[in-house]
Amino acid sequence: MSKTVYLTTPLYYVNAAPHIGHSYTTVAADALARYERAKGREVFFLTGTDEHGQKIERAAAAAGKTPQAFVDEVVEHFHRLWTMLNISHDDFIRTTQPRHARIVQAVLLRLRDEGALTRQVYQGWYCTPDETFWTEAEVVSSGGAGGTPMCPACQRPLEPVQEDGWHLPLRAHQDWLVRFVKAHPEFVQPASRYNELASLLEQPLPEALCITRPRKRVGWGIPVPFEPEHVVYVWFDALINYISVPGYGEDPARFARLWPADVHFIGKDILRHHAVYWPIMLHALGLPDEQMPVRIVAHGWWKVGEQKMSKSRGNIVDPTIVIREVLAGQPYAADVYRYFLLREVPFGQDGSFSEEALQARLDADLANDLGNLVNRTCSMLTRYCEGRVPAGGTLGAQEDELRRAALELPAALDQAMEGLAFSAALEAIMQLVTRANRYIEAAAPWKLAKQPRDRARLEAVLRVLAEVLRVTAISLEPFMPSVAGAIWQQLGCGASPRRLADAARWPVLPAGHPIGTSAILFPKRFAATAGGPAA
Ligand code: ME8
Repeated sequence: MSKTVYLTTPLYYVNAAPHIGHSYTTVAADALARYERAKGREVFFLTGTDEHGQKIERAAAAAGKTPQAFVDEVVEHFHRLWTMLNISHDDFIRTTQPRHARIVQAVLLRLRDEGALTRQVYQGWYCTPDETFWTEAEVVSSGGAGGTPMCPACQRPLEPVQEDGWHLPLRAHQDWLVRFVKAHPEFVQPASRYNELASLLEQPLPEALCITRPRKRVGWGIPVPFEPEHVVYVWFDALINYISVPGYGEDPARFARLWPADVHFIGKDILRHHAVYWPIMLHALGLPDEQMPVRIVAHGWWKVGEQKMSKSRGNIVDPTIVIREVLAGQPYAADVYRYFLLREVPFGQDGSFSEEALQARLDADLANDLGNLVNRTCSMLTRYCEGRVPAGGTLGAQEDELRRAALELPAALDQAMEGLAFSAALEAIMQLVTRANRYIEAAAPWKLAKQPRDRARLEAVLRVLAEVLRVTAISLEPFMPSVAGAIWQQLGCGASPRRLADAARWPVLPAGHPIGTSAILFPKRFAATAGGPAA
């Protein structure tokens, strides 16, 4: 049996409800999962939540709840958001589930039994918001010598820790990792992040990573099976999800089908954990190079204006508010939001969220371009051809040009998706849409409809437009699944699948094919309050 395409998102902390940043990673992973499925491949798309550790323990205490009650409550925000955003994950792992904890414990036992761990005292610094250890040499100081030690990643104050615990050697694996990374230039993407990893590996790594924490400091974690007074360090616990769900050590057939991961989607903040700790953990477990994750894709950061989103600044963008309130009245609000996230910023770069930018994309790309094309095409088919796709006859030069542009789209889409260039993929689709709209203007079917002698040309024009809509709907499926479905319905294609292979075929719609009922996809703003539908 061929290997399943295995895609993952980070497991998000359940200390608070998800924001736009979390939704970005998940929407991107979902677009790739849907694209792979539309290509006819078997996909396993995993997301979930990271539920242990000090940060969550403290958030639960602040809320006056037990950690378990707290995480059970917060995880619901993630479930609801993924439903709202039409995320097509195949599984949702919570690190508090026994199916995960059991494998984390088995991994620890195995590493300890094989002598791969050391027991020693850790002395250094800890960033609780990032749940990350830092050595003395790595910390930065606020305001020169004698200043507060700060986290080099998030610039928040660190806490000193001195703990006796189990460690995973890092430096002992460094030569192997350097060789592996050099031999696999696709291991980390985009190239800027690969270079970041390469330069990180030019310095000696810390001797070892502390992977257990004493219960007296952190009570909320998976118990270390051979050390009752310790729990597992939250990152060591969470990273294992990527192999615990495929059944590492328990279900060899399933593991062989799923592992290695084809893409770990992450944000650039957690590159070190995924591109240093994680491969070293797998290497320590004895996994060969061929079983390392294929690609780790670290995207950029969403800001609000020029500012980082943070609770203290009070500028966290809540996707549910964007969808329900900012995009109120849009029947496909979740798809508008998905489109904005993936189209606005080239994957890998930082982006800035604003309601104005969202509205501008909605107005220009979706309402004026895509919505207009669908609406004009379907209403002209209804008006001039009794709601049936005409045979079309011989195509003129302009029709043939548009047909060729449509037939070039699948290759452009493949190329963009291979490089995870979601915004380039959407740009290619929208270029076809813009071109089709220009073609409508030039062909002016409403004029052709007035002259019986222009009937053949009118039918050729509408035939070509119907096929362009078909190709557009199929191509939009990974990004805007509900809109793709709506165009499909309006075209009268009903429940038949949208397969990318069919985007490269032409013509497909049989002559006389009845189209469905037309409806506005992206109503203009204020249409409801302006006393009637917008013109
Ligand atoms: O790091 N812009 O969880 P987390 C873009 N539990 N993406 C953002 C973002 C922003 N402003 N803010 C967050 C953890 N993200 C660990 C992961 S994995 C085994 C354990 C996204 O809740 C981005 O994907 O802090 C980032 O890497 C992730 O959320 C961090 O989520």
